[in-house]
Amino acid sequence: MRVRMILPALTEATSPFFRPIKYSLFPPLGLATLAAYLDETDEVVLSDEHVERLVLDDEPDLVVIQVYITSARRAYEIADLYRSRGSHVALGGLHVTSLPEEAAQHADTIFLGPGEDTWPQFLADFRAGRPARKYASQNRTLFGVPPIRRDLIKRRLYLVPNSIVVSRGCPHVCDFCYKVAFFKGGKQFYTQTVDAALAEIHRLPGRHLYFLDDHLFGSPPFAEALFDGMRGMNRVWQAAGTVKAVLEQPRVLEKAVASGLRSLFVGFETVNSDNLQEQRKYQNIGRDYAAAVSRLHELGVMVNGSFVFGMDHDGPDVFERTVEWAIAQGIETATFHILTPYPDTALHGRMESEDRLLHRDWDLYDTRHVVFKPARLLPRELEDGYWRAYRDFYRWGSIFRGAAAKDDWRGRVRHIAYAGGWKKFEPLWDLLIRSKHVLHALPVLEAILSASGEAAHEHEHRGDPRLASDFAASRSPAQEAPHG
Ligand code: B12
Ligand code: SF4
Repeated sequence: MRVRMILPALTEATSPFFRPIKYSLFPPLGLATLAAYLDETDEVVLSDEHVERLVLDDEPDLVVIQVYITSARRAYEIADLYRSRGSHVALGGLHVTSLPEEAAQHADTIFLGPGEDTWPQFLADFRAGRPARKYASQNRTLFGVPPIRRDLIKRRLYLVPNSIVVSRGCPHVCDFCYKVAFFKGGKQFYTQTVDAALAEIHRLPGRHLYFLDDHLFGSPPFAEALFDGMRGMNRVWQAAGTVKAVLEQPRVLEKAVASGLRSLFVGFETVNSDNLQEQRKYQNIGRDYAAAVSRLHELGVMVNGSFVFGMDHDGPDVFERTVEWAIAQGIETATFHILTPYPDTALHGRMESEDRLLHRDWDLYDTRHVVFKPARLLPRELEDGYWRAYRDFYRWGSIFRGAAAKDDWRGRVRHIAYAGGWKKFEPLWDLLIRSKHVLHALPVLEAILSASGEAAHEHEHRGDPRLASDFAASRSPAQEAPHG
């Protein structure tokens, strides 16, 4: 059987003029996961439009397309093209799950939710000549999932080819998040077995890993066992976590650092606590955000703070307040978003019932455009403030101020190198992307991340008793020598 798998891109990612580095970070893990269920005899081609020009002149038996909200229009265009040639087109992913009726108009088969149970079922039905129109995931488990087909991924086109997910979903229920809608009808959070996760890590070459799990720390026993297993592997890694996990699971965090955690994406979302109540982000309410940041910095972990603008309690001062807070904490990198009500989320339902949605142009549901009427801001103010926040946070003056919040020179240099590298050298990234050499920049990233480990060790040698005990308790023999 000839199979074509495609991750279509949103327009910005294919621009002939300029491509932000974020589109060349991660390979299409979801499709490579599904490819693992194909037979050895199947001919499969996997294409990611974020990093390569799509050539669509083939006539496969089966076309598999992953649909995100911002790439839905492009995905449907490609689907229609292949259907007109007689290929069987299967559509799945987040947007298909949110709006199945819309997607069904462009597909022979649609899939709702994660694919580990429905996809093998479909393949059996398809080979038997009786594929159904719709499959909805119910049986949620990662037990026995075959190894991801990483051989189909063109590693040199990505800065972070070693992205990995060892769980699905998240134990929390924030109103604006895609997660509740995507995982409805079954478990909302589940993990691989620790052994399977470690085996996947073993298969990844090099040192650097990026865990794309929504909440890697969501199950403390699983996380602890995973980090124990990773000790001595000489990895440096990045991941996403919550303020709650940082403050309330000190043992897990220390084990994470001992196994190579060097940078954490933290969903602060808002510095305005009334907003947290409104968005049901209960796990952040009343938490001391500053304490979480300084704890991570003490451990040598850099922080990528995520913030959302446009919640109902946000007024015109929210942008400056947020940026000032982040700089004062010495947060290394920040990701800002405009609140976006994705279809089928609780937030979307509320906005619709209050008649506040401005349109349904999915291309603009990219967290950079205002698609609803904000309560205390004009849409223009919200969009301008969002862009201003990026500019203000990534000014050299702000980067130096953020660096000054660090208590040693090494931390300051690392802050400048990391924050400056992401935002100030976009033209250089563009050059690397175009010359298809983006992977060459990975050693630089590894070096900066490794340096943070050294910084934490230095603290230890200077006699900070708390850190000394953290590391003594959790360090493996392979980590006795400073990382380099
Ligand atoms: C990595 C990532 C990116 C990367 C790369 C994406 C990639 N290569 O896949 C980058 C940085 C480019 C990116 C960019 C953006 N992203 Co993004 N990203 C993610 C992230 C963190 C992980 C995706 C991942 O690899 N998951 C792991 C794999 C195993 O799961 P999966 O891809 O979902 O695949 C499974 C199922 O979906 C299903 N499936 C998928 N397709 C199909 C097809 C068939 C036929 C079948 C049977 C099953 C199936 O089966 C797979 C196995 O279970 C997710 C959050 C998340 N947890 O999903 C956000 C997420 C997908 N991103 C999101 C957004 C909004 C964006 C941006 C618009 C953000 C921005 N402002 O820049 C852009 C543009 C996206 C675009 N291209 O259109 C939203 C999407 C919302 C939506 N409803 O579509 C998410 C969910 C984040 C969030 N919490 O809101 N993103
Ligand atoms: S904690 Fe993050 S991933 Fe979990 S539901 Fe909230 S926004 Fe979504």
